[in-house]
Amino acid sequence: MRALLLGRVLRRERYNVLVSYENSVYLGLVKKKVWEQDKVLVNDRVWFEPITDTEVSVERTTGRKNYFLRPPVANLDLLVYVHSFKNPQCDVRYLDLTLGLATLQNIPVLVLFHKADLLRDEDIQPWTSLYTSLGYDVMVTSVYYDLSALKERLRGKTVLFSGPTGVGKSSLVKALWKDASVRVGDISKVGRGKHTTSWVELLPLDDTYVVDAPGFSLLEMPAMNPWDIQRMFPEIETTAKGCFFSDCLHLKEPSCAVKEAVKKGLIAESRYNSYLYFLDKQQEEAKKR
Ligand SMILES: Nc1nc2c(ncn2[C@@H]2O[C@H](COP(=O)(O)OP(=O)(O)OP(=O)(O)O)[C@@H](O)[C@H]2O)c(=O)[nH]1
Ligand SMILES: [Mg+2]
Ligand SMILES: [Zn+2]
Repeated sequence: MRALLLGRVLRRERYNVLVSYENSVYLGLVKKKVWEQDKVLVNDRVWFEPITDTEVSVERTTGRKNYFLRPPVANLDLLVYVHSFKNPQCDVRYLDLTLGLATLQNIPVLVLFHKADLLRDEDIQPWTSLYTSLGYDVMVTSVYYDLSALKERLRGKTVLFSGPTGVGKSSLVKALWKDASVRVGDISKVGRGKHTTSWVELLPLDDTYVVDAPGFSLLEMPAMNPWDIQRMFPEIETTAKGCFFSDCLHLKEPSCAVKEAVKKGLIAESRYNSYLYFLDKQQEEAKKR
């Protein structure tokens, strides 16, 4: 039997991948069967066989501990979600959707309330309290602040920077690792549908592997049933045990513990609104299918 070597996928191209092995990068030709069956994602561990000094043949992938689809990246240790309240003012539904999808995929999340230099502390504080109370890790950041605590938090991990376009993902990567070859956008172009980062690539930076994802500007979501959507909101899922109907969707049903909790301020209105929005969107999609 031929001895296969184990490498790591840094980037996907149309029919090939870039594979890193020891300190070199090879062009990996992917077998059609492997491509079709396993898809091959960025940060997959793959078994390969050398062909030439620069090319290898990718024979198979190994099991994944998790994977994210927006953008497609496998085996994440941490998803860093970057949110900004100003320039651009981002919709918290993006945040709730990403947190929810990461929860469904068992991916740990760190939320960054970024561009904090543009805001007063008291404007960010309620949001920090809300997401911290839900059990998420939150940090308030700016490229103008000391980022050493954040860098320490990422050490040794494979990390995906995700978030809407223009929030400062690439700027953060550049501020954390000055040698990172990422491009930072011009703020005047934000909001015109222009993305500065446009491909998904795993960057080995010191002892951290980083994917600086392209921003998204559309609220696209994968097909889900209402119970998946409920699972994306741990506080709704827990409270739902008190609803009169066991299949309560917390819309117009009587004796709904969730609506009651929202009224009492025990569940944040913004979270309930995100939940309703995703449910509605999903039902719209289901009608089209
Ligand atoms: N005031 C302020 N501006 C920032 C901060 N971080 C980034 N910016 C600016 O925000 C703009 C967009 O930054 P990028 O890093 O390109 O944003 P991105 O999230 O990578 O955007 P996409 O690649 O399009 O998804 C740039 O003009 C940055 O200089 C910050 O902490 N404070
Ligand atoms: Mg970028
Ligand atoms: Zn209910």
